[in-house]
Amino acid sequence: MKHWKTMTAAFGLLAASAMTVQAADIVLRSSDTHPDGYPTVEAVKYLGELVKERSNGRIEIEVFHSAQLGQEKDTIEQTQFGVIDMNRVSLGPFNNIIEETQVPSLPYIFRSVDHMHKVMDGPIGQEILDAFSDHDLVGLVFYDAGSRSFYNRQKPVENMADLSGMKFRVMQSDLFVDMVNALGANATPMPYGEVYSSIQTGVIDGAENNWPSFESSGHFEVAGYYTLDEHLIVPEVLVMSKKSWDKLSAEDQALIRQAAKDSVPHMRKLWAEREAASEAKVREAGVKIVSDIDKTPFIEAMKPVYEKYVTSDKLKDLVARIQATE
Ligand code: GTR
Repeated sequence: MKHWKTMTAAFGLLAASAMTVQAADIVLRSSDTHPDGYPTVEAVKYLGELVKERSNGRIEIEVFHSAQLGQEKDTIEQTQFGVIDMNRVSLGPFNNIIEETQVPSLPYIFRSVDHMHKVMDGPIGQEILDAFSDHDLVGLVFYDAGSRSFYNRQKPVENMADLSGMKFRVMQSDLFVDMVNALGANATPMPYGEVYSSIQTGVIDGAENNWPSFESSGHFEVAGYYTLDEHLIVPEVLVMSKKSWDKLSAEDQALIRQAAKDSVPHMRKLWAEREAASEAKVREAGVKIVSDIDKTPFIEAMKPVYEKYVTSDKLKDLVARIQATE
């Protein structure tokens, strides 16, 4: 009887593994906080198509969107442990663990999205990606995230003084807490998934994000004022678990790296389309937009934040090189 049970179990296992072999040898589970259709989700799906095609069906990527695998901070830990193979996240939630990620997360460090592309597509971006490998992760590519601005449920914010005393949610990064506090407001770090109800119930006055996130999260339904101060141009990053990475052959690693690079132009195209569509939807919904804002006082107020975070020679050098990039 016991023997028979073992046999059945063995057959079951055999059948299961035969099925996986047929489907794909390797299935990489990838996490994203955003809903299906969001440019980051679609970019990783596209990457999955490239990888499947180029590996003749041996490797597949399964994208779990809508925070099905958890909120960003938790999924990052799970990626480090190898429970999640791949993760598309903002650089923000890495700030407290990977020093180098603080640099592109500094407020007003980039003069424009073009400036960010020039820097992050070049050797500086590569150095920042390389820094992930000391933290059980492999940095693959950066994706676009436009620029982030403040929105709130109370009033039109026309200048820095208007922010005084207001409560804003930030990503779970000390740097962003200090950024908001330096503007005279109060920062509340919390997971993305809790922001909608926190604004709705008045636990916080607002948050900050780009057009597509402001729109897709529905935050614009509860926060009717958006001020385009564009304090952050912080890119997204696609990472892999070092544990999952090390299980791949050198050829498969190269294949994934190349496909990830090839997904970037596609992502940028999707991003530009979604940014325009989200802006149109938010404007149509009647959100009051303050776009004519003097950024100088905001930039000035960030000096102590730079002094607090840009202390090591490594970060000072990165900041100087970014500022010198035309
Ligand atoms: C979005 C970003 C997400 C997440 C979110 C947040 O712009 O794409 O990865 O970081 O912001 O504010 O938590």
